[in-house]
Amino acid sequence: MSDSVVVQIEQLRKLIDDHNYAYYVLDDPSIPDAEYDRLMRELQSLEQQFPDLITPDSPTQRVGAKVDTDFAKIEHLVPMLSLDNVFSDDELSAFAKRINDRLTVVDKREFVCEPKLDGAAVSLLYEQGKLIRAATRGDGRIGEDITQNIRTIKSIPLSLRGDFPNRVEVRGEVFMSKAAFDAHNELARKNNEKLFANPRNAAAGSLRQKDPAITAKRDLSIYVYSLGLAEGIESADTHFERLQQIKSWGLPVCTEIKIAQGVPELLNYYRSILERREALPYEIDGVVYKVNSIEDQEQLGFVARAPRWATAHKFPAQEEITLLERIDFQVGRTGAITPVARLKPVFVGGVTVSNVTLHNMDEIQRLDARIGDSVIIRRAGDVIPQVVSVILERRPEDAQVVQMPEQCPVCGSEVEREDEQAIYRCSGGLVCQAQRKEAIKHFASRKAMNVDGLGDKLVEQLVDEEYITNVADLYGLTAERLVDLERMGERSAEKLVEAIAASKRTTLAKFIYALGVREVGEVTAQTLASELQTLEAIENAKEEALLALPDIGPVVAKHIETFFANESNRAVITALLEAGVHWPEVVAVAPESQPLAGKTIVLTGSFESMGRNEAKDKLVQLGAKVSGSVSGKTSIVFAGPGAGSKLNKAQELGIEVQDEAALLTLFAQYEQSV
Ligand code: 5U1
Repeated sequence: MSDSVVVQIEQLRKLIDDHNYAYYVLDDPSIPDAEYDRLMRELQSLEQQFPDLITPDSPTQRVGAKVDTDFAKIEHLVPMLSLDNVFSDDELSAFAKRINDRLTVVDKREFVCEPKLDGAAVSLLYEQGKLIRAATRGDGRIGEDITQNIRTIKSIPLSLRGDFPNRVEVRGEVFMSKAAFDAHNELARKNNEKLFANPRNAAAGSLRQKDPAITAKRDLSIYVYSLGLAEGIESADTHFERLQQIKSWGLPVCTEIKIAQGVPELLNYYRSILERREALPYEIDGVVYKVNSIEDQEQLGFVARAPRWATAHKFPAQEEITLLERIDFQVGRTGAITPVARLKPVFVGGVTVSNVTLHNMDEIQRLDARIGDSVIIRRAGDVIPQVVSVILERRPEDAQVVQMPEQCPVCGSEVEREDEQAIYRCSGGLVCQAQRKEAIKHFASRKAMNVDGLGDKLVEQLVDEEYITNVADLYGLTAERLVDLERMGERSAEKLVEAIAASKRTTLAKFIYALGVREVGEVTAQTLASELQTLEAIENAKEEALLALPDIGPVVAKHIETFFANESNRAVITALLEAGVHWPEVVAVAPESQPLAGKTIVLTGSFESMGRNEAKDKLVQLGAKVSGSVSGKTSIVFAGPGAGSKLNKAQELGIEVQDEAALLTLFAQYEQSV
């Protein structure tokens, strides 16, 4: 073995460690992933040729052998503390006052503010810079030895860098990012494996695997937040400086950490993190405030197992347990029957939740949900509430299995299931009052005929009171009749009739969309209008002709043909035309003369008024090419809140960047086309 191989191996390890440090600690990747993989492969190949040169701290040696025994118990060198909580501004002021009562009173004491990650607390022990032991928190005094699993986490250095102490124990939170959690669950769903209920369970569960090879696949991360013990180095004066030291040894420290002075600044931090909670790449359940001065921390000491110098300010819970009291079956516009869980009302994520959709029977089966079960409800940010899981241990003996009814709960028609798919449908069509109501709501909606003031409740009232039975009947309504409805004033009735009359002038695309043909959304309706140009041509198009149109597949083509072949649908269309619904003639536009022809547009961040897909469809209709990445060829970037690297790149390249308002102005300008 030549000296040069030893040097080459050392150089490769150093390079890989440097890249890990740049990626995980500095958050500034220095090489592309492919290049990193190449370096790893080169090192692996050399180590295979010269196995004597393999050392435990080599980056190739993260995954150790499976163990059959239980995790060994480890006594922490310094107990791992827990945190007290505050849940309100007043409780936070009381926390600050308790500190002032014990120390010299200061108006604006300095605190370090940190996000409180929702993961698993661990301690890592390094001796002479080498990771020698890692443990769970356990009861704070004794934890479990999870060294083999911790070694698989790529952001945890096996060797420290820089000017590290001889012996140092650090504490932090191991977590699974939201993206890793979603990816894991998606794969597990495909493979019919058990899903993780939340990223915290995912992190804790992954650290307790007997086979480190499984942990290695779990894409865990860590942020270190405190020092347990440090020998052979001068202690920093403040917690903030300690965190900088920890970072300089190559350990990842959260980038959201800030210094704040006095309670108002702590509250500002709390609110700003709460506002950005959904956009953060990891789950957090609050923030932590810590007195910055180590001298003050030492003077304050502890109560029971929590320090007096720190507290967690918790966010409102996003998950709560409640009772599944009943399941109702709702019938949608196309007859699809959706099971909806009726819950004992529960306050979660800042609102009271009493109904949650269960989507379909497959979902009920996946959850194994039964009436009478205790269920975990989650409501994160603005996301619609969902049933996360059932607490099987709490299942009462008389819990009832949920069954899809054989007859439609609204009209009594037979319920059908298509080709063993998850969706069941009422076969009643427009005989079913539920389907009729939904069809009218859809017809009147903003993106369809846009009947201002005709909301869902009013449609239900009109159908229930038998004012209308189909969409064409809307055009026969008069203000004189409408005023007889409950809660309908004269002025409102007149305004509604005016709005209905105004909706008569539309576009062919909107009219087709408004008819509610199955699987025909705005984009398909637009395609039909611009390709076939007249209602007559659309009505008479056969499946083969429809299949020749862009983005229309066999299922959609069949639905279109079936819809227009139906006598009663034809009769409603005739009645609508007789009532005066009309649109300007569609003029064919050559692709090159479309308004945004030749433009390459990138959408990034989130938009309030529409999803990114919807915006993309509209831009494509106007002739633009919509790309997923920014390059020199990009004409313009529309950026909403939460925009990140694409926005930065656009700014670097000097590409025009506009906001959502500009995008809406653009759409308004070409309204007839979209
Ligand atoms: N961010 C953060 N989380 N966390 C949890 N800091 C932090 N500090 C803790 C705990 C239990 O304890 C220290 C106060 C020692």
